[in-house]
Amino acid sequence: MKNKPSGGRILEYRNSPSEQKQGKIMKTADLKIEGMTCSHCVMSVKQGLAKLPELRVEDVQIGSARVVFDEAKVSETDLAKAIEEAGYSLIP
Ligand SMILES: [Cu+2]
Repeated sequence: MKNKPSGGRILEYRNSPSEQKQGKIMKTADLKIEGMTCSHCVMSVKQGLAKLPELRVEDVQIGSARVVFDEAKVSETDLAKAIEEAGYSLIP
C-alpha cells in the first residue's frame, strides 16, 4: 500500500457512487486498538463495530481496524464505545 496508515486518524473521504447519490459523506478511518491478541479478538471487534449504523467494516487485524462510516451518523465516541463494549480500547 502506498499510503501506510499512521493509525488512529481519519484519513480520507471516499464515497461510493450510490452513497454520493444519497448525499452521504463517508469517512474512512484507520483505528488503533489496544488489547487485541488473536483471531478471536479480531472477530469480537468486527462484530462490535458492525453494530454501528451507517458503518461498514473494511478490515480488522490484530491491533487495528479500517472502517468507512457516515460522519453525520457515527462519531469517534461511538467508535470508541463499540470497541470498549467488545472488550478493547481505542487508542486516540
Ligand atoms: Cu484474542
